[in-house]
Amino acid sequence: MMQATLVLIKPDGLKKSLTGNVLTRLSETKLDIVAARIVKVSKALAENHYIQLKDKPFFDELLKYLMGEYHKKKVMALVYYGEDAIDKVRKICGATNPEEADPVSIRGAYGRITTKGVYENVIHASTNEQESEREIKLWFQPDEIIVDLYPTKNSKEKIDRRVWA
Ligand code: 3AN
Repeated sequence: MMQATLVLIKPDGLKKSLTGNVLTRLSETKLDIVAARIVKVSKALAENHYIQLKDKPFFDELLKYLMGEYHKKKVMALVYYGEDAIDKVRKICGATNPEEADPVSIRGAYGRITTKGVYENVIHASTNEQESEREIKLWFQPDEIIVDLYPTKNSKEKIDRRVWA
């Protein structure tokens, strides 16, 4: 089944210069990268991204981590697209807990658990199709993705935004 999945190289990955390593590992999947951007993550975006974990005791620390308070204030967001993309990417990422992850997976090789108990596991990858659609729509606008993944509509709203001077 053709699927799209959201990948985030998180602030610890960028701080540790792991972008190249992570992209090289992900290229083993032979999936296509159909969108990419570097994002300075706002609190609202972090909260929205991890909304399903909002009742967890580590939620506030998790938000700070994704916003880059402990590393660099940036995240690299990508959309991978192709046959069984979600499982292929999750497999290379490894388990959520970096200490339990397969040592040759990205999280097993590069992740760690902080003294505050947060898993700094370098990469995020969507868990299922419902999550990938929700997450991709959160991080990307339709025109930032080079394939048509989901239905779109025309909007004539006037929005205040910064343009080149
Ligand atoms: P995954 O990223 O593998 O889908 P989620 O969505 O359950 O896992 O967790 C999101 C993030 O929250 C993880 N990547 C990790 O940084 C952090 N996290 C998850 N579970 C824990 C935990 N038990 N203790 C500390 N941090 C956690």
